[in-house]
Amino acid sequence: MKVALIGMPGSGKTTLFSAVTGHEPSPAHMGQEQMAVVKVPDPRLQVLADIYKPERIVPATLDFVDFPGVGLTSPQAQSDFRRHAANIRGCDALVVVLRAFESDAIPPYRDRIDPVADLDELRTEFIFADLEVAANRIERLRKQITKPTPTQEQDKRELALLERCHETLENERPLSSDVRSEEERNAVKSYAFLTLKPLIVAVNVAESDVGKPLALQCDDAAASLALSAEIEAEIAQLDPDDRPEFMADLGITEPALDSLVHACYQALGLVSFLTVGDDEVRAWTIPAGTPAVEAAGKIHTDIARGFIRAETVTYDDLIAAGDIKTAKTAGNVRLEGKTYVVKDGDVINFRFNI
Ligand SMILES: Nc1nc2c(ncn2[C@@H]2O[C@H](COP(=O)(O)OP(=O)(O)O)[C@@H](O)[C@H]2O)c(=O)[nH]1
Ligand SMILES: [Mg+2]
Repeated sequence: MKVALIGMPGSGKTTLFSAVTGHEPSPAHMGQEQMAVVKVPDPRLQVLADIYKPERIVPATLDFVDFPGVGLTSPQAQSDFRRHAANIRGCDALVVVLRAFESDAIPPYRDRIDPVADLDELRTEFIFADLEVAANRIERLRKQITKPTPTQEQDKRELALLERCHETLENERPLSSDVRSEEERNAVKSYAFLTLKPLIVAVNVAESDVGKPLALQCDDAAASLALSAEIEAEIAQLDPDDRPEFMADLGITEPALDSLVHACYQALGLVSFLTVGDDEVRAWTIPAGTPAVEAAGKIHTDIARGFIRAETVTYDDLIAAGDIKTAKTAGNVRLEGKTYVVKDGDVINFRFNI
């Protein structure tokens, strides 16, 4: 799953990207997209590793893509945005980074430090971009349905849905406010509308504002959080042992990056199931609602094909018991079938036969 970091120039995207991925900002990438893998923080893995002493710990991951700033103040900047919009469409969630920090050294976008106005401008731009996509497709479908093709009925339904989308966008509302059912979302999936993607708002605040409640309200955002990209970058560079004290001094309990990555994971509708063993302790990413047989297929198609049972215990029950055997004796290990819906934190041993 890919998460796009977007926002106005100088809002702190690359600083945040470096902090969250551990990639040094490189001048070679100025004005270009960069992608890197982000580990999804999961303290349960270390606890399990302390029990199983595995050779390796494998966390769940997300891909983060750092996009160049969306400056819309010149025709050149606007055409740059259109070029990048195509790639932003290829991402599954959008993190909008908004500048709220003062700094004499960095001239603010449009000479203002106004995260609400910046967010508004971006959302309007997304709406325009989607409007263009919808309008083009509507024009083509209107021609197409006049001919008796095998897909005529389906095309008519799609046209009706797109016309509704068009109206929503014209009323300056994001599609996420209108296209809600699974069926409708699937019907427009191929257009990769920007305003249908989960939106996470990250307000890059001054160091002195870290930990304060966020003033900004965005109804269509899956999550909104305040953070200081600079502080996060500093935390990321510290030795893990030194982090708690540094954070305590600032009055924060968890790096904002952890909350950010968790917010993305959640907004994407993802959960993790866990596997344990002396080779590895591992988190596997699945969409919420995935049946056991499909979860098994994540590990290997053979396990899905030869699926017998999913030996399942919740993380909490396993930790309370200390090991699987004791959890079994306590009656906390269930034998689940193919259709069992896997939950976040299920520790699973798949029994299979090939
Ligand atoms: N004071 C302050 N400066 C920041 C903060 N975040 C980023 N900057 C600075 O703002 C400038 C632009 O940041 P950058 O991450 O490159 O922004 P981008 O254009 O959104 O990628 C850099 O000089 C950063 O050091 C912050 O939280 N506080
Ligand atoms: Mg940048």
